[in-house]
Amino acid sequence: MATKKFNKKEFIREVKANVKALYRKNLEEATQQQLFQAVSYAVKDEIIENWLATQEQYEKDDPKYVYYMSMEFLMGRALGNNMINLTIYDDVKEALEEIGLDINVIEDQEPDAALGNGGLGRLAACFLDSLATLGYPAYGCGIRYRYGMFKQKIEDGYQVEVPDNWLKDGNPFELRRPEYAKEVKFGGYVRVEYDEKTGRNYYKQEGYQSVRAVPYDFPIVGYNNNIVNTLRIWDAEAISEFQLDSFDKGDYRKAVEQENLARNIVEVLYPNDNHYAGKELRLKQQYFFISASVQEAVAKYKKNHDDIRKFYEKATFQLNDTHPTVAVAELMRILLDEEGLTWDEAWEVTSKTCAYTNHTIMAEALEKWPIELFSRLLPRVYQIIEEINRRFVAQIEAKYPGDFEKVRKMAIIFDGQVKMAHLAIAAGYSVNGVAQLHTEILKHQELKDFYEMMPEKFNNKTNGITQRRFLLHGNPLLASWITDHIGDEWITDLPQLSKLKVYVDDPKAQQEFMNIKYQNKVRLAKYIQEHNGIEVDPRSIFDVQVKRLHEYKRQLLNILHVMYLYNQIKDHPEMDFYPRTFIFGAKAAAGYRRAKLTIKLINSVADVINNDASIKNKLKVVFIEDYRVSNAEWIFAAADVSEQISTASKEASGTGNMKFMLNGAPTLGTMDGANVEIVEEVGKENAFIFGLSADEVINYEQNGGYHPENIFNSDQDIRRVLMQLINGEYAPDDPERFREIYDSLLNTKSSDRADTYFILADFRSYADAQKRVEEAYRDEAGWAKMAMLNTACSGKFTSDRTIQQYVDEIWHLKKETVKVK
Ligand code: GL9
Repeated sequence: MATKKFNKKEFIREVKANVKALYRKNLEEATQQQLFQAVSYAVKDEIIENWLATQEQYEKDDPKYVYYMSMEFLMGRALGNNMINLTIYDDVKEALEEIGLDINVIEDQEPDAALGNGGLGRLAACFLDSLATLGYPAYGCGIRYRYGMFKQKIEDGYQVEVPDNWLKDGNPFELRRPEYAKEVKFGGYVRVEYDEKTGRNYYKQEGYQSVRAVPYDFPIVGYNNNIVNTLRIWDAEAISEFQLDSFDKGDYRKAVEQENLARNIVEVLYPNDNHYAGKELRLKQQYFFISASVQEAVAKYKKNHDDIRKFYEKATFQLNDTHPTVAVAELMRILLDEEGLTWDEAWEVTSKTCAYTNHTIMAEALEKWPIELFSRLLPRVYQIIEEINRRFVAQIEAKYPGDFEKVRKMAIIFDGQVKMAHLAIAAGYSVNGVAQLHTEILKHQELKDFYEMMPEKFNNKTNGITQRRFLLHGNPLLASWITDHIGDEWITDLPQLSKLKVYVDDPKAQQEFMNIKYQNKVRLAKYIQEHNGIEVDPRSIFDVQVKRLHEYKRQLLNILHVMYLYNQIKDHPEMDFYPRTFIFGAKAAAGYRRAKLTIKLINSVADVINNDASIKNKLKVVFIEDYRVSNAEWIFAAADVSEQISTASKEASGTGNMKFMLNGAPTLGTMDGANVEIVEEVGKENAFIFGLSADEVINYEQNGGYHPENIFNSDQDIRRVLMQLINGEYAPDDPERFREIYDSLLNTKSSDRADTYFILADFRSYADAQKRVEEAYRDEAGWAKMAMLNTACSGKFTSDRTIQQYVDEIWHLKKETVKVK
């Protein structure tokens, strides 16, 4: 299975030729960005043969494909990852050295492909990596946003959003495929025609506007196996080749409107995490990429098969959250209106093709479209959903006669809204959650009625991450140390890491392990110095919380605790305190006021503490600007403590938690999401667990009885910290600045229950857990052992395991092998 051998001379020659051909320059004259482009094209050349060979092999074997349908693919940088998976990283590094280039500098020129918000989008990217590495035929289907996730600048402590023009210098790895362009239609009306011959009604959309969907293909390189799958993302172009309906010819206004539609539709990623905005353009984006992807999947099937009723034998659609759920109705439309199947035939195909993953129980994330909007934009698709709903409601009524409550709670269309989750569950053959606890909450709380009616559909697939990016590429020192000790099979078989357990008590191994951690902390300290201008001490504890800014993730709890520690140190300067660096990184949705104010609070606290010489550098607070996949790789590698402190029951899984664990950082967290399973693997003595349980939180939410003001009144330390939010301690120029945060914890004005996310309830036990962290860290050998055990026990959390479970239990794909000629 070995890959074709790397030819250094040839590679160098190609880099030089690329610089000439692309920029009419010699190596010495080229900018670093131009060199990055030239190197990338040379690496792409290495990929192309395998890409061709893979697609040829698939063509021959006619396998079943999974279509991973997702609004988001948070890919990060491609160059480093591609070199890693081609197993030519060290070769290229050497080749570049020979011509005086630094591979790190070259890699650093690449803009992140940030076509996603956070966990959900990054999960999709990890899944593609695992699918290719395990040899499963797969397409990622998504949108080629012109602007990805915004870049974050911090000005005067506030977040400022800057457009992410990631394509401006050209994108070396993508391939435009105009031959696969599709037409996607919006609006207009549906004309019904009765055909005497067949005795059927035929439905035709008329008076619509359309756009041309043009796919761009990205290679997804499997690790050391010659397999290259495809991420296919769609760009929108104005219709020109497609003729306007003949009676529309010369309709200038329509031509302009269609041009605008094409321009707007793929312009920008919605920067919301766990939140549904309900914008018309968002629904257009969804239908745009789904219609194009489903059309393409059907066309591909029909090239080699004539019985469309067996479509599901060769294709399965995994819907990444409800965002792509319109696929259900679009597949029905194509089967009914274009393939001429009966309703029952079409339904059988559709319900054996579609499967749905739920990623959150946050109520504000549920997609519900107003009927008016939905039917105006997608008139034929809406008709089909009405019919799906009519039949589904009939089923509910048959199962629960006279129970109108069930219909009210479960119908797909109700109260003037189309409920996308209900559509996905009714139509799909599988519904999965993303961690054990999350799936249990779905079954017994959020989706209880659906679980009771169709328990066989429900299953769990605990999330995972790819060790190729988050250890092999992101932490090369640790990766090679591990390989020296247990061989390199962990790269494709992560549970092998458990072989490290024999070293956890070995002083030499402990020292080497912690020395690598130290070097990674030095690397991060340099990054922080360069990008934030803050000096941090790599000998201090690096306590890290990086993830999207969201109230339920409770960055606020973290920073309030920092304020509390600062008070302690000021009051008791003689107190023994192990130096700590609290590191934050987080983007807030552009319209999420309270989240943005929390960023300002973190930076304000940082300003005061970092500039207070009297505390002798015992405490530092750093907010890393523009947290993203590329700097995340460095941050995980350098972390001592992993902050996973969401309100129990709210974080469906989390995946950052797994990346920290893999890199040897113990979890400081609540029993939420996949933290539960992390503790199960590593043992609770190797984590720092605190706070309310999910059951306790849910109980308070349902039955009341939580009174944060009692805690405020009875706990002096907490009261003092909260008062500092409104006495100008961290906002001397405007003491009212953080009033909103104070109010959110103690009610008064806000309409929600006070302290929605139980920050005061968990504060004391969090502070205690933090105290335990400090004590544990003082014991050097003990800490080294705990850190190593975290790495050694992280095998379960590879996305290779997750994907294998999807394959075995949902998709039923066959492994392919590809030989290179
Ligand atoms: C999320 C959950 O909040 C995470 O807990 C989970 O790990 C990921 C992946 O399953 O999905 N759901 C969700 O809406 N987001 C998640 O991260 N947010 C986005 O990234 C949009």
